[in-house]
Amino acid sequence: MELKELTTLELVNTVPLDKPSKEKLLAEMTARLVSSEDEPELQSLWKHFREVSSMKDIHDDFALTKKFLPPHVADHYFEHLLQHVNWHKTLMSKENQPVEINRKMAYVYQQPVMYKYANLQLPGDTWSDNHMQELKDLRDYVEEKTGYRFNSVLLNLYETGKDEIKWHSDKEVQLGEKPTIACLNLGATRTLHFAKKGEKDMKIPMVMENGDLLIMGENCQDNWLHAILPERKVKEPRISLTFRWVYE
Ligand SMILES: O=C(O)CCC(=O)C(=O)O
Repeated sequence: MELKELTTLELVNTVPLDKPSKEKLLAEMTARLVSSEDEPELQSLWKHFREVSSMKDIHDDFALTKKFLPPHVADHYFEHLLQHVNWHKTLMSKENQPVEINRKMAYVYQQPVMYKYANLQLPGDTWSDNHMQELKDLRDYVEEKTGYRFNSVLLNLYETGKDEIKWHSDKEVQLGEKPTIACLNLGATRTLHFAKKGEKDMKIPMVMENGDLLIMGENCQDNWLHAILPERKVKEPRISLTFRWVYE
């Protein structure tokens, strides 16, 4: 089996260790997979771990595909979206008061709607609006490669490492009961942190590089909180595209 086919979680899910040790191992594995993908030592570790499989409960919650988009394609989309998306720094509360958020957001759907996010209103654009065709092509590509359907995308722009999204799970009513969400990372590397609900020691740092795609599976929002925490050393912008199916 080729090392590049494996995800960090696949590696760690199969290790019979207590939770704090698993957490430490995950952090190490994430760092090592990112820094050297074809390290022979890691390959033999993987083979060993495969033989002692356990922890099935978290196995289906995430699937990370490194370099889902090759770097030059990811760079192209990053520049295009940075320039052409209708980014919002201020959202409106239910009482019609402006609320400044600690990143920028945008929403694209099949018709003009307000996306309800944490009790705030985010105005949406449509797939047919100017310059959104490329985003639609990207959505189609993600659908084709993953086998999931997505009628909308929520975009986040983190201009520097100071920008963040606080701990939450995506439980908005319009996402339905068990949403599958595909999260594509463009631009700067940031860590998407996961914390298992009800198990304070179970934390997973998922390092997301330019072009990486993370599928949050159907139980992910029930089982985990996630966050992008501030990383002061990061000076470059990052865009995340979170493709979703939204019910009317
Ligand atoms: O930027 C990310 O990777 C995470 C975005 C996120 O948590 C969300 O849109 O709910």
